[in-house]
Amino acid sequence: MCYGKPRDYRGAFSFRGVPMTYILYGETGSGAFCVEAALAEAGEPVEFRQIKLDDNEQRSAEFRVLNPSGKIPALQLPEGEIVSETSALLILLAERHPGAKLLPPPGAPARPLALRWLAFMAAEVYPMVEIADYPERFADDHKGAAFLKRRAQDRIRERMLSVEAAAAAPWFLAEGFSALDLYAAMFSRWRECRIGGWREDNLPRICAIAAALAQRPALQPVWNKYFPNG
Ligand SMILES: N[C@@H](CCC(=O)N[C@@H](CS)C(=O)NCC(=O)O)C(=O)O
Repeated sequence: MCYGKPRDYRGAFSFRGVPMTYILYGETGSGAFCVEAALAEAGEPVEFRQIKLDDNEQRSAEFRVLNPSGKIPALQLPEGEIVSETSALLILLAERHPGAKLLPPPGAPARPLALRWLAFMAAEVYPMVEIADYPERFADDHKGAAFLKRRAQDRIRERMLSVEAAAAAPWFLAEGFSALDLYAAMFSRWRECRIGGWREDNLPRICAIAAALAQRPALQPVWNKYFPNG
């Protein structure tokens, strides 16, 4: 699906002369937030195509052609290639749009810390969300599923405490805003951290980051779309 290798992505045009932009497959209750927010910070237009999780559209044969793992978000690049995995997308968008300062560049002192916690959230937190949301995929019966759901919710909260402890203020990285803020704030908005005011009691720095994100001019519309209740 690659139409070529334009160096200036903003000026990319397909061979039919149709302007090509990013196409994001996602929905508001998903990790598509991080990707849309990163693109907003980069000032890049994006076409949003809704994949309804409630209707299991992410598992449809049609969508699996785009992303065989049957998960969102997935992003079609202006050149045509499809990329999935939220952390990979954040790294890729940081590379493609350095002006947005989504990640410290290679060689920067803050880079190791940024990659460490990006990978931690991708590998230790995000997989627990599937178990919490779809425990029946991992258990033989209802009782087993209910047990697993509780355990996964516990693990998410426990691991988000580690993220909280690693976060600086007012942004995750002492150097300033980055994609780490988007990723951490997103997990903190999801059900497992929200229940019973747990988030406010336990994740004060991430809550402050979320409040600051909601005020960033480029991000405001994206924030309100995904998290209308703050
Ligand atoms: N490893 C993927 C995980 C993505 C993921 O779990 N997405 C959720 C929505 S936030 C999803 O599509 N769930 C539907 C399903 O598992 O069927 C990533 O990092 O992007």
